[in-house]
Amino acid sequence: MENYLWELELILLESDVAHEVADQIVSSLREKLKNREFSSRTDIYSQVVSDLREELLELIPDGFDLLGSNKKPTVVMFVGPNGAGKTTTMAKLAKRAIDNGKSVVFAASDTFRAASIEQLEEHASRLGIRVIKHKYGADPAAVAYDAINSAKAKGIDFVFIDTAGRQETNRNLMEELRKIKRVANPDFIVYVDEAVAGNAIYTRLEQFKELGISGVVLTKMDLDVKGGGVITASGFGIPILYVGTGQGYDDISQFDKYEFVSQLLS
Ligand SMILES: Nc1nc2c(ncn2[C@@H]2O[C@H](COP(=O)(O)OP(=O)(O)OP(=O)(O)O)[C@@H](O)[C@H]2O)c(=O)[nH]1
Ligand SMILES: [Mg+2]
Repeated sequence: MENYLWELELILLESDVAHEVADQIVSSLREKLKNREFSSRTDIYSQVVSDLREELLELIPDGFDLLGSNKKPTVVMFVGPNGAGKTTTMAKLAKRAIDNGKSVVFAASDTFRAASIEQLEEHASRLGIRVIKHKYGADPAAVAYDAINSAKAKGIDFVFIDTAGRQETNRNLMEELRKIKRVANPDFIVYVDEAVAGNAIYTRLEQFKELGISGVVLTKMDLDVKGGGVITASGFGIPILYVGTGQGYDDISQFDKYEFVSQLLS
C-alpha cells in the first residue's frame, strides 16, 4: 500500500501539484484505505484509483457562475499576480455578461502599470463598455468608488474592478488592495492566476488569501498544463469558477470538476 501511495505522491508532484497539497491528498487517501481489505494487487490498484477520484472530488469545491448574480450592481474585484490574465479575464467575463443581456462598467483601478488604462479602454471600446478612470498614480480605491456610483446612477448590472499586479518595494500592493476592498465593499473578489504556474500558485494564493477570495479563475489552460494548478488552487478550499482557454473573448468556460477529474484519471 505504501508503495502505491508513494508512487501517487510522485505522480502528483510531477503533475506540478504543490507538495503541501499533494501531502494532504495522500494522507487523506491513506486514511481511506487503512480499513479496507484486499484480495489481490489489482484490487488495491483499482481501489486506490477510485478512492483518489473520490478524494479529488471532495478536495475540489463546486464552482458557481458569479454572472448569475442579480444584485444591482454586483461589484467584482479582480486580483492576482502580475501578468496572470486579470484584465483579459475581466474583458471575457464582461462579454459573457453582455451576451446574457447584462450591462457592465469597468473601473480602471490599475493606475500603476504603464498603459494599463489604455489596455482596458481598448477592450472596453471593442465591447461597448464604459470605463471609469482617473490619472496614472491616482488612488485606485477612488476610481472604484466612482465606478460604483456611476453604476448605481445608471442602473448597470456589474462593476468590474481591474487592479495592479505588480509589487514594488516602495508600494505595498496588499495594502492598496485592502483599501480598494474597504472602499468598494465588493460582492466577489476573484483571484486570477495562470494554470501554467502550477505548484507556484500555492505561495501566491497564500499571499492574496487574506483578502477573502470568493473564487479563482485559472487562465492559460490552453498552454501545456498538467493539472497541478487546478489541484493546488483547490487545496485552499476556494472554488475555481472559470478557466481561460485562449486569448479570444470567448475563450473562457465555467470550471467543471467532474470533467476535470475524469480527464485527469483517464
Ligand atoms: N493563451 C492564453 N493567454 C492568455 C489567457 N488569458 C490571458 N492571456 C494572455 O496573458 C497576457 C497577460 O494578460 P493580462 O490580462 O494583461 O494580465 P494581467 O494580470 O492583467 O497583467 P498585469 O495587469 O500586468 O498584472 C496577455 O497577453 C493575454 O492575452 C488564456 O487563457 N490563454
Ligand atoms: Mg492588467
